[in-house]
Amino acid sequence: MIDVVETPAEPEAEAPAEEAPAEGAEGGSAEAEAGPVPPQIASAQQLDPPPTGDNNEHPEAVPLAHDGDPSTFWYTRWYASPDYGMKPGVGYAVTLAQPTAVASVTLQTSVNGGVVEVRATDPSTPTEGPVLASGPLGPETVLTFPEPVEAAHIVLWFPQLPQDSDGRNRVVLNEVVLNGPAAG
Ligand SMILES: [Ca+2]
Ligand SMILES: [Ca+2]
Repeated sequence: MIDVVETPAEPEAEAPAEEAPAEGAEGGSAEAEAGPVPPQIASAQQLDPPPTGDNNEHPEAVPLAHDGDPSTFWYTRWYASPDYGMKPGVGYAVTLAQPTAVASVTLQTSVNGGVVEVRATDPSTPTEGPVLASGPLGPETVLTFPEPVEAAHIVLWFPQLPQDSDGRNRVVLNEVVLNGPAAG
């Protein structure tokens, strides 16, 4: 009979491990290969700047747009006109835990229409600097920048209000998510 198959031709060939064991993981190499830090929201604020605004767009609800719970939300007062009439807009600003590359913003909301403008500007100057992305709001709105920006703040400015499920002109934000550059 032929028993060649059972004969280990070169048993020693299995011995050397080509991939190094995990002993080196304690060094800095593992951290360096973890990739870029994802954008992390540290805090947020509502923007209703005087003199035309009164700094009052449900400030108590501000944290609810970045609490990780899609069922909770920040919302503005409602307005008779989608163009406000008495002021240029209201906004919602987030401050990052540290300046981080941001490539796009995802908004989860129950409102539709209107216009949101995204800038990487300071919350005290919500309409200064280039508009990185803009568009109407929908259930899941993804606003992608032409290229990633290193941002300390991201400001959402609403020059035109969307409509809620009752047809009222107001902004509702269930979740604001900042996305880093796509891996790879
Ligand atoms: Ca107000
Ligand atoms: Ca929420």
